[in-house]
Amino acid sequence: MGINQGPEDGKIKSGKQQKAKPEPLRKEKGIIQSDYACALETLEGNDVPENEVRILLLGVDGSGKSTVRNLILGNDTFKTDEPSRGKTRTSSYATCVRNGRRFVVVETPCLFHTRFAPKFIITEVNKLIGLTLPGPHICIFVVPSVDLSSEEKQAMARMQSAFFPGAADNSMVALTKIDVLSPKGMSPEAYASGAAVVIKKIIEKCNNRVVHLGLTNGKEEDELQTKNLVDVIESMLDKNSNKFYTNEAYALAQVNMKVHKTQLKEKYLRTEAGISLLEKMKNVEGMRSRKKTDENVSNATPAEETLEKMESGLKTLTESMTEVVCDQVREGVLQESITPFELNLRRLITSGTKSIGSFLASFISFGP
Ligand SMILES: Nc1nc2c(ncn2[C@@H]2O[C@H](COP(=O)(O)OP(=O)(O)OP(=O)(O)O)[C@@H](O)[C@H]2O)c(=O)[nH]1
Ligand SMILES: [Mg+2]
Repeated sequence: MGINQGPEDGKIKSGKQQKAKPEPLRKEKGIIQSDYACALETLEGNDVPENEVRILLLGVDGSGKSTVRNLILGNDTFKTDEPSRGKTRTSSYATCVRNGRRFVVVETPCLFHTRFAPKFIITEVNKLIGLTLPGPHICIFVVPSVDLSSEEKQAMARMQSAFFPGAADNSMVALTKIDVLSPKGMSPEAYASGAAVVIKKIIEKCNNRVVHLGLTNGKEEDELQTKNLVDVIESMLDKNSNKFYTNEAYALAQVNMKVHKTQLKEKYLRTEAGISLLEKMKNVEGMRSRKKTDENVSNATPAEETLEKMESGLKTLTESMTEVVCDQVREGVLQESITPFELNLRRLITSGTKSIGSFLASFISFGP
Protein backbone atom coordinates (compact mmCIF):
# COMPACT_ATOMS: atom_id res chain seq x y z
CA MET A 1 0.00 0.00 0.00
CA GLY A 2 1.28 3.44 -0.78
CA ILE A 3 4.00 2.15 -3.08
CA ASN A 4 2.57 3.43 -6.29
CA GLN A 5 1.37 6.73 -5.02
CA GLY A 6 1.22 9.13 -7.92
CA PRO A 7 0.55 12.86 -8.07
CA GLU A 8 -3.14 12.18 -7.37
CA ASP A 9 -2.49 10.92 -3.84
CA GLY A 10 -3.52 12.76 -0.68
CA LYS A 11 0.02 13.79 0.33
CA ILE A 12 0.32 16.53 -2.20
CA LYS A 13 -3.12 17.91 -1.44
CA SER A 14 -2.71 17.95 2.30
CA GLY A 15 0.85 19.26 2.13
CA LYS A 16 2.00 22.74 1.47
CA GLN A 17 0.04 24.13 -1.45
CA GLN A 18 2.21 24.38 -4.50
CA LYS A 19 2.15 27.77 -6.06
CA ALA A 20 0.44 27.52 -9.45
CA LYS A 21 2.78 28.50 -12.25
CA PRO A 22 1.33 31.16 -14.53
CA GLU A 23 0.28 29.63 -17.80
CA PRO A 24 2.53 30.59 -20.67
CA LEU A 25 0.88 32.97 -23.12
CA ARG A 26 -0.51 30.88 -25.94
CA LYS A 27 -0.22 32.20 -29.42
CA GLU A 28 -2.76 31.43 -32.10
CA LYS A 29 -2.15 33.07 -35.45
CA GLY A 30 -0.51 36.08 -33.80
CA ILE A 31 -3.21 36.32 -31.13
CA ILE A 32 -2.13 36.11 -27.52
CA GLN A 33 -4.29 35.07 -24.60
CA SER A 34 -4.84 38.57 -23.28
CA ASP A 35 -6.50 39.39 -26.63
CA TYR A 36 -9.26 36.93 -25.74
CA ALA A 37 -9.95 38.71 -22.48
CA CYS A 38 -10.04 42.10 -24.25
CA ALA A 39 -12.32 40.74 -26.95
CA LEU A 40 -14.72 39.21 -24.43
CA GLU A 41 -14.97 42.53 -22.65
CA THR A 42 -15.66 44.33 -25.92
CA LEU A 43 -18.21 41.74 -26.97
CA GLU A 44 -20.04 41.77 -23.66
CA GLY A 45 -23.03 43.74 -24.90
CA ASN A 46 -23.55 41.55 -27.95
CA ASP A 47 -25.97 39.13 -26.38
CA VAL A 48 -28.69 38.90 -29.03
CA PRO A 49 -28.41 39.40 -32.79
CA GLU A 50 -29.99 42.68 -33.84
CA ASN A 51 -31.96 41.09 -36.66
CA GLU A 52 -33.49 38.26 -34.58
CA VAL A 53 -37.28 37.97 -34.30
CA ARG A 54 -38.43 35.59 -31.58
CA ILE A 55 -41.91 34.15 -31.89
CA LEU A 56 -43.60 32.14 -29.15
CA LEU A 57 -46.48 29.81 -30.05
CA LEU A 58 -48.97 28.98 -27.33
CA GLY A 59 -52.09 26.90 -27.65
CA VAL A 60 -53.91 23.76 -26.65
CA ASP A 61 -53.13 20.29 -28.05
CA GLY A 62 -53.80 19.93 -31.74
CA SER A 63 -54.74 23.60 -32.11
CA GLY A 64 -52.42 24.05 -35.09
CA LYS A 65 -49.20 25.33 -33.49
CA SER A 66 -46.92 23.23 -35.72
CA THR A 67 -48.95 24.31 -38.74
CA VAL A 68 -48.51 27.98 -37.84
CA ARG A 69 -44.81 27.36 -37.24
CA ASN A 70 -44.50 25.78 -40.68
CA LEU A 71 -46.36 28.66 -42.28
CA ILE A 72 -43.92 31.15 -40.77
CA LEU A 73 -40.95 29.03 -41.78
CA GLY A 74 -42.36 28.55 -45.26
CA ASN A 75 -42.43 24.75 -44.94
CA ASP A 76 -44.95 22.34 -46.39
CA THR A 77 -47.99 23.25 -44.36
CA PHE A 78 -51.31 21.47 -44.17
CA LYS A 79 -50.87 17.75 -43.97
CA THR A 80 -54.14 16.49 -42.57
CA ASP A 81 -53.71 12.82 -43.44
CA GLU A 82 -52.42 12.03 -39.96
CA PRO A 83 -54.55 13.61 -37.25
CA SER A 84 -52.35 14.90 -34.44
CA ARG A 85 -53.14 15.97 -30.93
CA GLY A 86 -50.66 16.44 -28.15
CA LYS A 87 -47.75 15.38 -30.37
CA THR A 88 -45.67 18.27 -29.12
CA ARG A 89 -44.42 16.95 -25.80
CA THR A 90 -41.72 19.49 -25.14
CA SER A 91 -40.72 22.93 -26.37
CA SER A 92 -38.67 23.16 -29.55
CA TYR A 93 -37.43 25.86 -31.88
CA ALA A 94 -36.83 26.30 -35.57
CA THR A 95 -35.35 29.15 -37.57
CA CYS A 96 -35.62 30.76 -40.98
CA VAL A 97 -34.52 33.95 -42.65
CA ARG A 98 -37.23 36.28 -43.98
CA ASN A 99 -36.61 39.68 -45.50
CA GLY A 100 -33.11 39.74 -44.06
CA ARG A 101 -34.26 38.92 -40.54
CA ARG A 102 -33.74 35.72 -38.64
CA PHE A 103 -37.02 34.31 -37.31
CA VAL A 104 -36.76 31.97 -34.34
CA VAL A 105 -40.06 30.17 -33.84
CA VAL A 106 -40.60 28.42 -30.52
CA GLU A 107 -43.35 25.85 -30.20
CA THR A 108 -44.55 24.76 -26.77
CA PRO A 109 -46.71 21.86 -25.62
CA CYS A 110 -50.11 22.72 -24.14
CA LEU A 111 -48.29 24.03 -21.08
CA PHE A 112 -51.12 24.56 -18.72
CA HIS A 113 -53.19 21.47 -19.26
CA THR A 114 -54.47 20.01 -16.02
CA ARG A 115 -52.88 16.66 -16.90
CA PHE A 116 -49.40 18.10 -16.35
CA ALA A 117 -47.72 18.05 -12.96
CA PRO A 118 -46.16 21.31 -11.67
CA LYS A 119 -42.69 19.78 -12.11
CA PHE A 120 -43.29 19.38 -15.84
CA ILE A 121 -44.66 22.92 -16.11
CA ILE A 122 -41.63 24.32 -14.28
CA THR A 123 -39.27 22.50 -16.65
CA GLU A 124 -41.19 23.70 -19.68
CA VAL A 125 -41.45 27.30 -18.45
CA ASN A 126 -37.71 27.19 -17.92
CA LYS A 127 -37.28 25.96 -21.47
CA LEU A 128 -39.62 28.41 -23.12
CA ILE A 129 -37.96 31.31 -21.32
CA GLY A 130 -34.51 30.01 -22.24
CA LEU A 131 -35.50 29.54 -25.88
CA THR A 132 -36.97 33.02 -26.25
CA LEU A 133 -34.44 35.00 -24.19
CA PRO A 134 -34.40 37.96 -23.60
CA GLY A 135 -38.10 37.87 -24.52
CA PRO A 136 -40.38 37.12 -27.47
CA HIS A 137 -41.20 39.82 -30.01
CA ILE A 138 -44.47 38.08 -30.81
CA CYS A 139 -46.67 35.71 -28.79
CA ILE A 140 -49.15 33.87 -30.97
CA PHE A 141 -52.14 32.33 -29.23
CA VAL A 142 -53.19 29.54 -31.55
CA VAL A 143 -56.93 29.05 -31.24
CA PRO A 144 -58.72 26.35 -33.28
CA SER A 145 -62.18 27.30 -34.51
CA VAL A 146 -63.75 24.21 -33.01
CA ASP A 147 -65.58 23.54 -29.76
CA LEU A 148 -63.13 23.29 -26.90
CA SER A 149 -63.46 20.88 -23.99
CA SER A 150 -63.73 22.36 -20.50
CA GLU A 151 -60.14 21.28 -19.77
CA GLU A 152 -58.94 23.05 -22.89
CA LYS A 153 -60.79 26.20 -21.93
CA GLN A 154 -59.19 26.02 -18.50
CA ALA A 155 -55.74 25.64 -20.07
CA MET A 156 -56.41 28.66 -22.31
CA ALA A 157 -57.50 30.68 -19.27
CA ARG A 158 -54.29 29.78 -17.45
CA MET A 159 -52.21 30.68 -20.50
CA GLN A 160 -53.71 34.10 -20.83
CA SER A 161 -53.42 34.85 -17.10
CA ALA A 162 -49.74 33.87 -17.16
CA PHE A 163 -48.88 36.00 -20.18
CA PHE A 164 -50.94 39.10 -19.49
CA PRO A 165 -50.78 41.91 -18.60
CA GLY A 166 -47.89 43.42 -20.44
CA ALA A 167 -47.82 41.28 -23.55
CA ALA A 168 -50.78 42.84 -25.38
CA ASP A 169 -48.73 44.84 -27.90
CA ASN A 170 -46.67 41.77 -28.69
CA SER A 171 -49.56 39.32 -28.95
CA MET A 172 -51.92 38.11 -31.61
CA VAL A 173 -54.39 35.29 -32.17
CA ALA A 174 -54.10 32.80 -35.01
CA LEU A 175 -57.60 31.44 -35.52
CA THR A 176 -56.92 28.11 -37.21
CA LYS A 177 -59.02 25.45 -38.97
CA ILE A 178 -61.46 28.01 -40.34
CA ASP A 179 -62.19 25.60 -43.23
CA VAL A 180 -64.26 23.50 -40.83
CA LEU A 181 -66.61 26.44 -40.39
CA SER A 182 -67.82 26.81 -43.97
CA PRO A 183 -69.75 23.48 -44.08
CA LYS A 184 -71.59 24.84 -41.04
CA GLY A 185 -72.26 28.06 -42.94
CA MET A 186 -70.31 30.01 -40.36
CA SER A 187 -67.78 32.78 -40.88
CA PRO A 188 -64.63 33.11 -38.72
CA GLU A 189 -66.05 36.38 -37.36
CA ALA A 190 -69.29 34.66 -36.37
CA TYR A 191 -67.30 31.88 -34.70
CA ALA A 192 -65.27 34.43 -32.72
CA SER A 193 -68.29 36.38 -31.58
CA GLY A 194 -70.02 33.23 -30.33
CA ALA A 195 -66.85 31.63 -28.94
CA ALA A 196 -66.15 30.70 -25.33
CA VAL A 197 -65.58 33.64 -22.99
CA VAL A 198 -61.92 32.76 -22.57
CA ILE A 199 -61.32 32.96 -26.32
CA LYS A 200 -63.08 36.30 -26.55
CA LYS A 201 -60.96 37.53 -23.65
CA ILE A 202 -57.75 36.45 -25.39
CA ILE A 203 -58.81 38.15 -28.63
CA GLU A 204 -59.64 41.30 -26.73
CA LYS A 205 -56.32 41.21 -24.89
CA CYS A 206 -54.52 40.92 -28.22
CA ASN A 207 -56.17 44.22 -29.19
CA ASN A 208 -58.42 42.24 -31.58
CA ARG A 209 -55.45 41.23 -33.73
CA VAL A 210 -56.63 37.99 -35.34
CA VAL A 211 -55.34 36.15 -38.41
CA HIS A 212 -57.57 33.52 -40.00
CA LEU A 213 -55.94 30.31 -41.20
CA GLY A 214 -57.33 27.13 -42.70
CA LEU A 215 -57.03 24.52 -45.40
CA THR A 216 -57.05 26.19 -48.79
CA ASN A 217 -57.78 25.19 -52.36
CA GLY A 218 -54.21 25.39 -53.51
CA LYS A 219 -50.73 26.76 -53.43
CA GLU A 220 -51.71 30.29 -54.36
CA GLU A 221 -54.13 30.60 -51.46
CA ASP A 222 -51.58 28.99 -49.15
CA GLU A 223 -49.03 31.59 -50.12
CA LEU A 224 -51.55 34.34 -49.55
CA GLN A 225 -52.21 33.01 -46.04
CA THR A 226 -48.52 32.97 -45.24
CA LYS A 227 -48.15 36.49 -46.60
CA ASN A 228 -51.05 37.75 -44.44
CA LEU A 229 -49.60 36.14 -41.35
CA VAL A 230 -46.08 37.44 -41.96
CA ASP A 231 -47.44 40.91 -42.81
CA VAL A 232 -49.26 41.10 -39.48
CA ILE A 233 -46.08 39.97 -37.67
CA GLU A 234 -43.99 42.56 -39.50
CA SER A 235 -46.44 45.38 -38.90
CA MET A 236 -46.42 44.52 -35.18
CA LEU A 237 -42.62 44.59 -35.17
CA ASP A 238 -42.71 48.00 -36.85
CA LYS A 239 -45.36 49.36 -34.54
CA ASN A 240 -43.41 48.15 -31.51
CA SER A 241 -40.12 49.48 -32.95
CA ASN A 242 -38.87 45.90 -32.64
CA LYS A 243 -39.35 45.94 -28.89
CA PHE A 244 -39.88 42.50 -27.42
CA TYR A 245 -42.00 41.42 -24.48
CA THR A 246 -40.09 40.84 -21.31
CA ASN A 247 -40.74 40.54 -17.59
CA GLU A 248 -38.99 39.81 -14.33
CA ALA A 249 -38.61 36.11 -15.07
CA TYR A 250 -36.85 36.93 -18.34
CA ALA A 251 -34.70 39.57 -16.68
CA LEU A 252 -33.55 37.12 -14.02
CA ALA A 253 -32.93 34.41 -16.59
CA GLN A 254 -30.91 36.84 -18.67
CA VAL A 255 -28.67 37.63 -15.70
CA ASN A 256 -28.23 33.94 -14.92
CA MET A 257 -27.41 33.21 -18.53
CA LYS A 258 -24.51 35.65 -18.64
CA VAL A 259 -21.96 33.17 -17.38
CA HIS A 260 -22.98 30.53 -19.95
CA LYS A 261 -22.82 33.08 -22.73
CA THR A 262 -19.36 34.27 -21.73
CA GLN A 263 -18.10 30.68 -21.68
CA LEU A 264 -19.60 29.98 -25.09
CA LYS A 265 -18.16 33.19 -26.53
CA GLU A 266 -14.74 32.28 -25.19
CA LYS A 267 -15.00 28.89 -26.86
CA TYR A 268 -16.16 30.50 -30.09
CA LEU A 269 -13.21 32.88 -30.13
CA ARG A 270 -10.91 29.87 -30.38
CA THR A 271 -12.58 28.58 -33.52
CA GLU A 272 -11.48 29.63 -36.99
CA ALA A 273 -14.39 32.06 -37.27
CA GLY A 274 -13.57 33.46 -33.83
CA ILE A 275 -9.92 33.96 -34.70
CA SER A 276 -10.83 35.98 -37.78
CA LEU A 277 -13.22 38.02 -35.62
CA LEU A 278 -10.35 38.76 -33.23
CA GLU A 279 -8.07 39.74 -36.10
CA LYS A 280 -10.71 42.08 -37.47
CA MET A 281 -11.20 43.64 -34.03
CA LYS A 282 -7.48 44.28 -33.72
CA ASN A 283 -7.30 45.80 -37.20
CA VAL A 284 -10.26 48.07 -36.59
CA GLU A 285 -8.86 49.15 -33.24
CA GLY A 286 -5.48 49.87 -34.85
CA MET A 287 -7.12 51.89 -37.62
CA ARG A 288 -9.20 53.86 -35.12
CA SER A 289 -6.23 54.84 -33.01
CA ARG A 290 -4.18 55.80 -36.10
CA LYS A 291 -7.04 58.03 -37.15
CA LYS A 292 -7.24 59.60 -33.71
CA THR A 293 -3.55 60.55 -33.66
CA ASP A 294 -3.49 61.78 -37.25
CA GLU A 295 -5.48 64.99 -37.01
CA ASN A 296 -4.99 65.68 -40.67
CA VAL A 297 -7.07 62.72 -41.75
CA SER A 298 -10.19 64.27 -43.16
CA ASN A 299 -13.55 62.51 -43.30
CA ALA A 300 -13.31 61.93 -47.01
CA THR A 301 -9.95 60.18 -47.08
CA PRO A 302 -9.72 56.64 -48.43
CA ALA A 303 -8.59 55.61 -44.93
CA GLU A 304 -11.96 56.72 -43.58
CA GLU A 305 -13.75 54.63 -46.19
CA THR A 306 -11.65 51.63 -45.34
CA LEU A 307 -12.41 51.98 -41.65
CA GLU A 308 -16.12 52.16 -42.37
CA LYS A 309 -15.92 49.03 -44.49
CA MET A 310 -13.88 47.25 -41.86
CA GLU A 311 -16.35 48.21 -39.15
CA SER A 312 -19.25 46.83 -41.13
CA GLY A 313 -17.31 43.58 -41.71
CA LEU A 314 -16.64 43.40 -37.98
CA LYS A 315 -20.34 43.90 -37.26
CA THR A 316 -21.24 40.99 -39.54
CA LEU A 317 -18.72 38.71 -37.84
CA THR A 318 -19.93 39.74 -34.39
CA GLU A 319 -23.56 39.13 -35.38
CA SER A 320 -22.71 35.67 -36.60
CA MET A 321 -20.90 34.88 -33.33
CA THR A 322 -23.91 36.10 -31.36
CA GLU A 323 -26.21 33.95 -33.48
CA VAL A 324 -24.09 30.83 -32.90
CA VAL A 325 -23.85 31.51 -29.16
CA CYS A 326 -27.62 32.07 -28.86
CA ASP A 327 -28.33 28.81 -30.68
CA GLN A 328 -25.84 26.99 -28.46
CA VAL A 329 -27.66 28.34 -25.43
CA ARG A 330 -30.96 27.12 -26.92
CA GLU A 331 -29.50 23.66 -27.53
CA GLY A 332 -28.27 23.59 -23.94
CA VAL A 333 -31.68 24.65 -22.67
CA LEU A 334 -33.39 21.91 -24.68
CA GLN A 335 -30.99 19.29 -23.37
CA GLU A 336 -31.41 20.73 -19.88
CA SER A 337 -27.64 21.17 -19.57
CA ILE A 338 -28.23 24.92 -19.31
CA THR A 339 -30.96 26.21 -17.10
CA PRO A 340 -31.93 29.87 -17.23
CA PHE A 341 -32.63 29.73 -13.51
CA GLU A 342 -29.73 28.70 -11.37
CA LEU A 343 -31.92 28.88 -8.35
CA ASN A 344 -34.44 26.16 -7.86
CA LEU A 345 -37.61 27.59 -9.35
CA ARG A 346 -39.84 25.84 -6.91
CA ARG A 347 -37.95 27.33 -3.99
CA LEU A 348 -38.15 30.74 -5.60
CA ILE A 349 -41.90 30.42 -5.96
CA THR A 350 -42.59 29.22 -2.46
CA SER A 351 -40.23 31.71 -0.79
CA GLY A 352 -42.43 34.57 -2.02
CA THR A 353 -39.67 36.97 -0.99
CA LYS A 354 -39.09 38.28 -4.47
CA SER A 355 -41.65 39.62 -6.85
CA ILE A 356 -40.32 37.19 -9.41
CA GLY A 357 -41.72 34.44 -7.21
CA SER A 358 -45.24 35.75 -7.63
CA PHE A 359 -44.81 36.00 -11.39
CA LEU A 360 -43.65 32.41 -11.60
CA ALA A 361 -46.36 31.35 -9.21
CA SER A 362 -48.85 32.39 -11.85
CA PHE A 363 -47.52 29.53 -13.94
CA ILE A 364 -48.10 27.10 -11.16
CA SER A 365 -51.02 28.33 -9.13
CA PHE A 366 -52.55 29.70 -12.32
CA GLY A 367 -53.60 33.06 -10.97
CA PRO A 368 -57.09 34.49 -11.23
N1 LIG B 1 -58.94 21.01 -41.26
C1 LIG B 1 -57.83 21.57 -40.81
N2 LIG B 1 -56.95 20.83 -40.14
C2 LIG B 1 -55.83 21.43 -39.66
C3 LIG B 1 -55.56 22.79 -39.86
N3 LIG B 1 -54.39 23.09 -39.26
C4 LIG B 1 -53.95 21.95 -38.71
N4 LIG B 1 -54.79 20.95 -38.95
C5 LIG B 1 -54.67 19.58 -38.51
O1 LIG B 1 -54.84 19.55 -37.09
C6 LIG B 1 -53.94 18.64 -36.49
C7 LIG B 1 -53.08 19.38 -35.47
O2 LIG B 1 -52.29 20.33 -36.15
P1 LIG B 1 -50.86 20.71 -35.59
O3 LIG B 1 -50.38 21.85 -36.42
O4 LIG B 1 -50.00 19.52 -35.49
O5 LIG B 1 -51.28 21.21 -34.16
P2 LIG B 1 -50.36 21.34 -32.85
O6 LIG B 1 -50.99 22.38 -32.02
O7 LIG B 1 -48.96 21.52 -33.24
O8 LIG B 1 -50.60 19.91 -32.23
P3 LIG B 1 -49.75 19.21 -31.09
O9 LIG B 1 -48.35 19.70 -31.19
O10 LIG B 1 -49.88 17.76 -31.43
O11 LIG B 1 -50.40 19.57 -29.81
C8 LIG B 1 -53.16 18.02 -37.64
O12 LIG B 1 -53.73 16.79 -37.96
C9 LIG B 1 -53.29 19.02 -38.76
O13 LIG B 1 -53.18 18.43 -40.01
C10 LIG B 1 -56.52 23.55 -40.59
O14 LIG B 1 -56.41 24.76 -40.79
N5 LIG B 1 -57.62 22.89 -41.02
MG1 LIG C 1 -47.16 20.55 -32.68
